[in-house]
Amino acid sequence: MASDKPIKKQVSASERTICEATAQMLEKARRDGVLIDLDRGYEMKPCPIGVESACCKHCYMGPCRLNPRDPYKKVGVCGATIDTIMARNFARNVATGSASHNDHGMHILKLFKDIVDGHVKDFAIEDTIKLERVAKSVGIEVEGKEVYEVAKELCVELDKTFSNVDGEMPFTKRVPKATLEQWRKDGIVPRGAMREVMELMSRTHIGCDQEYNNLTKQISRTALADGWGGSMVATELSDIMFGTPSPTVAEVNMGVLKEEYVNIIVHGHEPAMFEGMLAAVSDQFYIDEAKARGAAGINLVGMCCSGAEMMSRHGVPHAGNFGSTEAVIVTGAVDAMVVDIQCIKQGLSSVAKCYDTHLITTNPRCHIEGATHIEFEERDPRDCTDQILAKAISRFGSRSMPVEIPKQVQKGVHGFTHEYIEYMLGGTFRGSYSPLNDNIINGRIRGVAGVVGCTNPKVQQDSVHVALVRELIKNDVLVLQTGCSQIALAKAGFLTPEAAPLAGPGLSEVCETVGMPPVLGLGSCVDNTRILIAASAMVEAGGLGNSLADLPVAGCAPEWMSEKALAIGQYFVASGVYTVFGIGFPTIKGTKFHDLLFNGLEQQGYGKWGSASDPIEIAHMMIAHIDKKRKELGIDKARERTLVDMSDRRDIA
Ligand code: NFS
Repeated sequence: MASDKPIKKQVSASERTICEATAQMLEKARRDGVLIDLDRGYEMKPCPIGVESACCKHCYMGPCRLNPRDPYKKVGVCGATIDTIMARNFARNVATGSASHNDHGMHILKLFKDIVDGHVKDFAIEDTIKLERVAKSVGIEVEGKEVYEVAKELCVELDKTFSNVDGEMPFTKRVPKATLEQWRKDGIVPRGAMREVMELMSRTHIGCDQEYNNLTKQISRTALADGWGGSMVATELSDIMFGTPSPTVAEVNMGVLKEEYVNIIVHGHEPAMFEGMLAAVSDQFYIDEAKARGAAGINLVGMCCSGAEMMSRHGVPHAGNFGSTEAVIVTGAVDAMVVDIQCIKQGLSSVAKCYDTHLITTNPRCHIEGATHIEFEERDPRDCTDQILAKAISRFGSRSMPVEIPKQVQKGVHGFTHEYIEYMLGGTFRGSYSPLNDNIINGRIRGVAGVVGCTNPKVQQDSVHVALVRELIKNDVLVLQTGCSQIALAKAGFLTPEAAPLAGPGLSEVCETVGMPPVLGLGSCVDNTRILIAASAMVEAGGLGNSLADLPVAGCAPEWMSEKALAIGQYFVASGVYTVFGIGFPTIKGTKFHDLLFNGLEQQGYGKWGSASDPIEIAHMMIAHIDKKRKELGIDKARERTLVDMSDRRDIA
């Protein structure tokens, strides 16, 4: 059964993860002689030059390696300095991350067009109110028009997100005026995503852009083409087609698997295939088939980002985040794992083989050696989903190995959106961000933090996410979450109104009054754009400055690993947000490029990067920034008064 050579030195499973279910499966994998990512990550010793981005392989005169300890001592064969090399490497990371999200967004738009043109019958326009809202936000007149007329115009408009060669992307109309003016002044308003990614790649070729300040402008432009472009298109159109989420109770962790059911996990990023599976599993024919093979029924659960999206929209149970996708197969209970694109580890293939699980790829852009490919086609979703169901049911009927499912399962409230936050605070008729701003101005809420992103086997899974968020809410910082970070906190029980007492006195008072958790889950990684829209609404509501950079907010991806995370971080920074990354950062301290990202951009009126590995240190870096912004806004005194009031009140009680 062994999938690889066992590792030489092992640390205890609980040192690799704070998720007890994942630790239990890691122990089982070791007993079974199967090597999974959490141990592979421990064994891998990263290249000390690569980890600081001090090498260049953009041409074949090298690869050139510079000395990270003395980065200005040497240059590449072409004469490239360390600043050029790091900036070009960072640029290519951001280009890849932005390309991934834009590719996803383009496919969502294609599906929307196919629905509007009548080529796809199995999906429809679900949320017409959101359709009108989004159309209006990009300047489309909706009065007196039919739904499909508006939708058609929206297709034409949003297509520019990707295909524009000039002009400004449609969703930049949503950017606060002062922020947009700064982008215009610096020439970084994104035009079309394909143009931005192409230009950035071209400028990183040997002998092209060799001035790190100039290159950083195009890095920002390409990242903005992600956040205000492809990712925003993906979120908004997914809401229109599949329904805008609203708070819903859902279960998280491996205990959502059921031994007596046919278990199918869907893991990836594009919601269409998952929506297709959701429709297919309620087909009585397959339920009867499953029962005929001795199962109690079919159990469909999600993982990672499309899992987070389906949990938010439909309350579909979620089995775990990126760090648990191999471990969950070790249960032996997964009859099929169905994947589409992004964050799908190739290692799943060998682990699935060890446990006789069907690993099924469904997207033409992502095949995996050793997996079965059954292509999903939106025009005929049942062709793919029926084959998957048949395979999963047949595997259940011939399960040959013992099943061990961890017991852990945690209920939480998911599915917050920009629209719901507005409604929750302002009511149906006067939906508004003013109550949120008022609570920030009076100091009950100190500020807002976005905590997002991956897990990374370089650190104990989930530990940095959970400790960081605990510290933030304790200090009255309202936390917005997406993706794998949201799942980490959901497993730890923070996404329920009952978690309010974990917050500081001001935040817990607001949570108790409104009946909301101190940690709001917004969905998948592309749904980080919900944070951009919420932040823009805060600026518009007034009292917290004119640009996004004025807000008392901060962001963090404490256990990041992907290039998409870097693109997200850079679009937050370029939008005006202080963004801290855990784990490490691919630049060398003391270099000019590092200083530009970590200081210079803020001096130019943008946000800036920060980096630290200790969660408490990260929390206090974010809080210090929030306090700095409060001071600049002149609302620092209000908070001091509020807190005195609160403790006075407790003394009286
Ligand atoms: Ni986003 Fe990281 Fe992947 Fe989602 Fe999870 S790993 S950058 S959170 S699943 S995209």
